[in-house]
Amino acid sequence: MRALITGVTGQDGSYLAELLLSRGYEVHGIIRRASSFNTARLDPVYEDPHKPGTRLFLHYGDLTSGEQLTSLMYNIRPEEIYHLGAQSHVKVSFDIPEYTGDTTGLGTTRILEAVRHSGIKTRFYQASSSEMFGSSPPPQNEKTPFRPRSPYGAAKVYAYWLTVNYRQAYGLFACNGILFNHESPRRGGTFVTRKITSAIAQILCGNQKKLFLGNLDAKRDWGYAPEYVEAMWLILQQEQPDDYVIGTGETHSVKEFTAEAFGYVGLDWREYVEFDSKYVRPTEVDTLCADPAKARKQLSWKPKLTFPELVRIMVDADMEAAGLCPVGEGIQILQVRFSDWHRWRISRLDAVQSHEGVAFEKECA
Ligand code: NAP
Ligand code: F7E
Repeated sequence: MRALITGVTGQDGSYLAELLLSRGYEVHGIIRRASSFNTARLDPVYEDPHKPGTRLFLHYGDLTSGEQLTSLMYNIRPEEIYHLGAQSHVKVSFDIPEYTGDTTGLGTTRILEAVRHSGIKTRFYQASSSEMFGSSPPPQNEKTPFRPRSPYGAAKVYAYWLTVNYRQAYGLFACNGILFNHESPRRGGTFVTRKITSAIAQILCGNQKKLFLGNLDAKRDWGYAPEYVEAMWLILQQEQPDDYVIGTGETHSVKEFTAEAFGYVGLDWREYVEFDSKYVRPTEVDTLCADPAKARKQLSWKPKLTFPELVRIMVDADMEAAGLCPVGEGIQILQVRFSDWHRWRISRLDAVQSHEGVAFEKECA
C-alpha cells in the first residue's frame, strides 16, 4: 500500500508515518520549506532515500498553494491520503485568521481538487476537530451541531463540509475523523498539556520559576495520540466512507491536568502557576467531552490509556529529555502496554525547542 500524509512533520503525522511503515506501507509525506530543520519528529523513522528498500519519501509542498499538488498526486498515486496539515493552534488562529482560513480551510479544498484533477482513485481522511462543536453542550457526537468559537474551528467546519461534499458530488471515498484533543511527548510546546509538562521539567532543573497560564476552568477530553492515529487508519479501512467522533468520553479541566502533573513529581502547582490574561481567548470552548459510541461499535476502537497515565507518560518524557531521572511510572506504563518506551519519547533537541517555544509564546501568543 502507498499512503500520502500532509502534516507529516507534526505530532500526528509522525506517529501515523511510524504506524503505516510498521504495517508495510510506502509512505510519502509533504513537508514545507523552512529555514531550519522541521523533521525532528521523523528522526525515529527517517531513512536515507539512496538506500535500497527505503519506504519513507518526503516532498516539498505548501497547503497555501495548489500549484504542485496535482502533479504530486499524479506521480505518487497514493491509495490512501491522510490530510493532517493545518495551522492547528486555536489561540494563534485569532491572531492570524486569514492565514488559518487559507491553510486549515482552503488547504483541504486544494488537496481535494488535486485528487479530482489528477484522476487517481484513492481514499481520503480529513483531520476534523472537536473544536468544531464549540459551544454545543457535551457529550458531543456525530449528530451534534457545529457551533465553532474560533477562526480555527470555523475553518475546520468548512473543511469538514468540503469533505462531505466531495464524497456526495464525486463519489470519493472521503471521511472525517472528528478527533478530540490528543496529546503525547511529541505535542507542540505551546499546547497547554505539553506547556505544563515541559515547564515541570524545567522547574525541576532550576531553569524556570513560574508557569504562566490562562483559563484553568476549560475542560477537555484528552487522549493519547498514538492511539488516535490507529483510529485514522481504521476509518479508511471500512467498507463505506463515513464520519466518526474519536475521544475517550472523559473530561478534565486544565486545573486538574496541572494538579495531576505537578502532584506526580511531588510539587504543589499553586506555588508555581500564575495567571496571565494574554493566554485567554476572545471566545473560549468551555467543555468538550466525546460520545465515541459509533467508533466503538463500528471501528471496534477503544482507547487503552487513562488520564493519569497520559500525564505520567508526558512528565516522564520531559524529565528524561531535560536530563533528569524520570519518576518512572509513565515509562513503565508504555513498556508494559506498548512494549517500547523509547519509540515514543522525544529527543533532547525537541525538548529544548519546546522550552524555547514556551518562551516565545510568552512574548507573542
Ligand atoms: P501539529 O503538530 O500542529 O502539525 C501540523 C502539521 O501541519 C505540521 O506538519 C506542519 O508543518 C503542517 N503545516 C502547517 N501549515 C502548513 C502549510 N501551510 N503547508 C504544509 N504543511 C503545513 O498538529 P497535530 O496535533 O499533529 O494535528 C494534526 C491535524 O489534526 C491538524 O490538522 C489538526 O488541526 C488536527 N487535529 C488535532 C487534534 C489534536 O488534539 N492534536 C485534534 C483534532 C484535530 P511544520 O512542522 O512545518 O509546522
Ligand atoms: O488549549 C486552555 C485553553 O491550546 C486547551 C488543538 O490540537 O485541540 C487543540 O486545541 C485549553 C484551552 O488546545 C493556556 O484556553 C489555559 O481551553 O492545548 P490547547 P485546544 O485549544 O483545545 C483541538 C481539538 C484541536 O483541534 C487543535 O488543533 O487550555 N489554556 N492556559 C491554555 N492553552 C494554551 N495553549 N496555553 C495556555 O497557557
